[in-house]
Amino acid sequence: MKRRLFALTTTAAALTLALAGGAAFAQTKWDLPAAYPATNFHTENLVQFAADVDKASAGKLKITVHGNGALFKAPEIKRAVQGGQAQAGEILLVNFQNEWPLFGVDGLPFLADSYDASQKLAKAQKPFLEKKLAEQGMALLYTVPWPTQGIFAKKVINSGADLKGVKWRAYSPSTARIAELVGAQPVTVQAAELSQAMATGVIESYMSSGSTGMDTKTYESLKYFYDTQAWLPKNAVIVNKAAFDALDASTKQAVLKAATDAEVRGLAASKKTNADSLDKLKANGMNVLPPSPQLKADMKKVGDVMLKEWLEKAGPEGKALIDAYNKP
Ligand code: PCA
Repeated sequence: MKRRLFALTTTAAALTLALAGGAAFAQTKWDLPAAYPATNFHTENLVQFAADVDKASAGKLKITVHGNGALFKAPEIKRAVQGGQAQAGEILLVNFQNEWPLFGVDGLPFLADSYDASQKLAKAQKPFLEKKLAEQGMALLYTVPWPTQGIFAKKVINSGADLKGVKWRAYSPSTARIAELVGAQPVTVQAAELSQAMATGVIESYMSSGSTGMDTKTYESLKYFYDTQAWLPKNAVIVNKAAFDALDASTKQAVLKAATDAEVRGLAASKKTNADSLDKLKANGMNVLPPSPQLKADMKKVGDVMLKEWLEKAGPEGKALIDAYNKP
């Protein structure tokens, strides 16, 4: 009797273990590093994406979003996903232009300077991106544009010449190149460190969106925003291919469906933020102004030079992308 009871107990214990082991095996956990604060619309969209995946996969895939560069800093996220230290991540594509020029096509001033043009450019860029990321052991889940990029400055800026010698924050190779072309002094600072760089006087101007202007409380340090609407850089959410391939078919489907929804939702949120953030900057005392015709003309010239330089570096692939974009 004693023996039998023992046998029963061990069987029950084994069964419990098997069940617990089964459940643990069925649940996959992913880390998703991102570079922007929790209240940023991209990050909010990512959190919704993770919740959608959780629901559609019946809890089989849990994605933890780590915002604000807390897990990996902006420039490190791509490599982390490639190396599998993170299973997925959100990157600012233009940050990787030095690695491959086509990552940076949406950072060229005035090439695509409205939401419609930006969508058209995104469509032309997508097959190139997918191919490149696949070669690097990754896949593209979705992209979302930032709002249009304008100039924040401490003083009045009426022309390109007014930016001479000004300490200029760059977030990408292109925004550093703009500084060089207008004679400003570029310093690369990612969004997570921007407030501090302004407060300590390391920078006194930069180009970005009203969204980042609000995220970083730029109105506390700089008083002017010139709404140049120069380009709309995109964030891309990418996944490690091996991590994705390890999912079962229905969970893969859940991820892809949630990504399609996130792309649509993110675009709408970007458009809404574009309008709202300029109002909020004004409410916080910022002078939100249209650029003078001279400033606009000077920045357009910068854009022309940069497109030419970009085409030289990007070669036939780059030309094919621009041709696809220009096709009516
Ligand atoms: N905000 C990000 C990139 C583009 C944008 O609007 C930044 O300033 O870092």
